[in-house]
Amino acid sequence: MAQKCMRETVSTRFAIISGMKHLGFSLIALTVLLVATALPSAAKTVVELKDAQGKSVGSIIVTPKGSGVSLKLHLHDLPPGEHGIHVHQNPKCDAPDFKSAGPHFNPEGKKHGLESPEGHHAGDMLNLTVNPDGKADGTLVDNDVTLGDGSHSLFSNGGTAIVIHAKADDMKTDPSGNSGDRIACGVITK
Ligand SMILES: [Cu+2]
Ligand SMILES: [Zn+2]
Repeated sequence: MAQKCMRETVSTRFAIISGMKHLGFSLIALTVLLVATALPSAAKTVVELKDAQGKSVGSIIVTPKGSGVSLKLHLHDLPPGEHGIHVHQNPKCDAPDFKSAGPHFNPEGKKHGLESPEGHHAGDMLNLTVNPDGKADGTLVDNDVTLGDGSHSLFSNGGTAIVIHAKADDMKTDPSGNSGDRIACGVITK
């Protein structure tokens, strides 16, 4: 009886130790898998933009920066001058008016404009400057959106869109800064 009991204890202990080894290996494998799958999507997102005629006007590369994102512009064939540019709430860019993109991305229910005392939308950014040759190669930042999870993610609700407008954003008039027609659009999805 005593012997049987001892044997059971030993074999139970062995089972626990070998189980722990398996668990340790599984955790390492799981970590490697998670890092490998998480990195490419977190590193950057390329947004292709088209004008009202469906012609490409280039791309914007979105990367994490601090608690927000940076947007590197590689744009062409746009009207020279200052243009409003925002993140809009729907991942839909139906030409020619791009109304399908919906209003500005606004997870906190605020008013429009970086200079508004009741603002601003998470999707609000400074104006984009297009050079006389129709190109724009600057960088914009948006400190209120992320490429991660949660309500401020550019991927929330299936994605968002970047919209460029005909006129400059005055940074205070609700709901879109008097920036006029939507002249180019690109969806942001995973
Ligand atoms: Cu807009
Ligand atoms: Zn806005």
